[in-house]
Amino acid sequence: MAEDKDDLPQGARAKLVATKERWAREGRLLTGRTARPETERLPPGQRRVENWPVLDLGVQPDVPLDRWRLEVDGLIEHPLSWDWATFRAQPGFRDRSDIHCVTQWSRFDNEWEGVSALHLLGLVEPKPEANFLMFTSYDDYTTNVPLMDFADDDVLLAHSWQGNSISREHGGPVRVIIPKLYFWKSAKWLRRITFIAADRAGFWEERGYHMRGDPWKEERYG
Ligand SMILES: Nc1nc2c(c(=O)[nH]1)N[C@H]1C(S)=C(S)[C@@H](COP(=O)(O)O)O[C@H]1N2
Ligand SMILES: [Mo]
Repeated sequence: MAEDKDDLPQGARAKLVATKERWAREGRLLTGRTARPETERLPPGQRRVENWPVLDLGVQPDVPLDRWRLEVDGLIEHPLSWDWATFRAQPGFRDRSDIHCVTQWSRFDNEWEGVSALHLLGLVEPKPEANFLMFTSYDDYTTNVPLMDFADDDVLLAHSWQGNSISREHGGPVRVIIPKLYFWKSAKWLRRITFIAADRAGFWEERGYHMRGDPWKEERYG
């Protein structure tokens, strides 16, 4: 399913991961400031960019729509497995929001379209024990978020950006968008959402990045 034609050489990928792990150890990029979203649009230590950088582990899986599936499982009343037609038959949701990446770039006014997190939560009905989610992607990337951060009215499973399908390099067919957390929490090439009781670290969280990742509190590392 996931074809790795654009795979970085193993050495290059290892070097990228090692660099970001070192930043986490050294607390690089921390300003020690805090900012309030109500008065400042740019979180501390961020700078605004007009382009949209691509960041991943060097693997950009190619997932044809006829083989795409989204599995939702774990501590929920109604597990589901959606094919593309079922995903696209859900009520549509649009929202405009800003991106804040932990590598210090922010991109304002991204127009996303997809299926809202609140709609999904209404269908699957998390059990009372569910407190966190783990996203798993077609490149085997994982990232964890608190359920309360997912259950927000600006969170979605996005298939479009600025009116067009999200490109493969940016995580199409479907990626997560959680505007209020650093962008590494917004899993590209989404394959599975698992509801869990106790928090577990995903790929970057195991390598020194924060379990929550709120840009306004500068929760880069932790
Ligand atoms: N599946 C997957 N999702 C991922 C990543 C990844 O490597 N694999 N990288 C994360 C990181 S660190 C960032 S900053 C954003 C980058 O998204 P972009 O390439 O669309 O800018 O995706 C996040 N989601
Ligand atoms: Mo990132």
